[in-house]
Amino acid sequence: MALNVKKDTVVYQIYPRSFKDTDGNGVGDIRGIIEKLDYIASLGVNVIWLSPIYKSPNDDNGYDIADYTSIQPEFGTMEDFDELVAEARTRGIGIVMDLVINHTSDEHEWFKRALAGEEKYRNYYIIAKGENGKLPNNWGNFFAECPWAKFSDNEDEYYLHLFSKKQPDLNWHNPDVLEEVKSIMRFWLDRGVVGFRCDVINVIYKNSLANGKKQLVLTGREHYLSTEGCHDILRTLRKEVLEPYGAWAVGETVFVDISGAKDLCAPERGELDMVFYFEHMECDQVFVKWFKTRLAPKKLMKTLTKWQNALPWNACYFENHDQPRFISRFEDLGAYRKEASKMMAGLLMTMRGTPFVYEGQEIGMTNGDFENLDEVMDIESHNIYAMAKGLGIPKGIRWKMIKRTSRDNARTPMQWTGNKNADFTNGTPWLKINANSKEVNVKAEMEDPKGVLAFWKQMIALRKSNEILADGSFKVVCERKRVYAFERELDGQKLLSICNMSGKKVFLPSFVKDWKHTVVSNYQETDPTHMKPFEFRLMAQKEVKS
Ligand code: ISL
Repeated sequence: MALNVKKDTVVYQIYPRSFKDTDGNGVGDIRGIIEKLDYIASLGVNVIWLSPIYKSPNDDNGYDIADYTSIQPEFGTMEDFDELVAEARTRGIGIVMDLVINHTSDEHEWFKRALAGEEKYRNYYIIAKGENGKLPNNWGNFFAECPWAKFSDNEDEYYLHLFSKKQPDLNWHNPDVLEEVKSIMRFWLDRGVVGFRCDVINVIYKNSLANGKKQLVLTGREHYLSTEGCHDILRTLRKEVLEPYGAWAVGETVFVDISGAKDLCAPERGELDMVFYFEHMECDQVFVKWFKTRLAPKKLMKTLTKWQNALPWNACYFENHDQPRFISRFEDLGAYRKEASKMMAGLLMTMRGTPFVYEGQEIGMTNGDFENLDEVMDIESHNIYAMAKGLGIPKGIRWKMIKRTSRDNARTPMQWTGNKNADFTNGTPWLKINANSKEVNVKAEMEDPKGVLAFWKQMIALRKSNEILADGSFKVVCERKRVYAFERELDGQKLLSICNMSGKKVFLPSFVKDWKHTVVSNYQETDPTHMKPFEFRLMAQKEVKS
């Protein structure tokens, strides 16, 4: 399948645990994905990114891998996987796997053998001695834990884990680790996958274990963010593994800034095809993501523009399995859930880059309706809650923090119908299903030709068929308090994308009068002087077929 990932591709991310359960264990599975392939194809996407489906003790829902070449039994078998690849291919869809190589599970054979004292495997991990009862360094941890855990009881030895205690970091100074990863990637490429989403890829290579300069979050990160060692590894993986298979890679790059992103995805450097940056996810936070504030649309616009202008090409996304649902961030969402979701579809499909749609986004799913911490499963949420308790933050505020920021907000099961358990499972769902599944579900959307789903499909189809959207340049023309507008241009042909990012009626900017034709809008009727709440329009100077 020769797809130009930069122009023709629209990716759909599946969080397998929450997609569709076919065996009644309350957890989604591969057969569920196969069952829904016609639905996925009907969206018009041509790549599925699967969050991890490898064998895992599930400390971090599969991002703790115990065996990179076997399938998590609750998700199915390797035969199911092969069938998924083949069935997807017949529908013109390629599969992208999640490659988690900063760490393994502590239940991985390598770690077990390291614990058993095998020198070869000790050297796969980052093991360091503490001195005089102290930890090896002052680093922080992504999940608000101590990043060092005792490696052996009798010695003052620790292993590094930037994520949970059950996710020991791999030692990328060891060439054997690189060889192992090459063969893991080839294993999946030989089974027909078309690329990889590389988890926290810019932290894999630690320059040194020296103390870091004190920071509010992640002290020590200057020693491992986008190091030369990491760039070298990426170049090797591209040249020796990805290129021969014609495969591609998107990197999840934490704390990445523009110059870092340029280094990681400049085509001539031969590393990644694109990266997921985080800055636009942080427009409604103070210092750290657990302290949310109002989403100021202008801040969001400025961030999007900055990134659109900086890189010739990049990944575009508003949702994934780690982020709250985007439309839930709008404080004035009110009764405009549908309009806002459609506006975000318009925005996502008209920006320059490869669009990534996260399961449920296409029907306007909202944050989970959790009522207390017992209903939340995510390790990060529990750790943060405990940390906040330790800091003396009152219970009510602690809960508010988690409710708004928990990664489980995006992990609630897919809402297929308004029936019991949204027809996600016949058993007990692993995570509470949102009560709004009665109204917000795929079945209801399929019956509504003017609904949210229909609009997402329309925008995806347009993104794929329209050359200007696929390849045109990007130029911002308006960043008002509420209104964002930009032009896309190719060979003198232009389109104008304009969004009202608020629940209020606003004046239509005067320059819009030069754009005579509305190609698409999320409202049936548009007004010559105003934009309605969360209105989106794609406009042209000459008539364009939508
Ligand atoms: O959500 C986050 C940032 O806002 C972080 O909590 C997240 O851990 C970070 O983005 C890295 O994410 C990736 O690696 C983690 C895994 O828990 C996440 O699900 C994954 O996307 C560790 O493998």
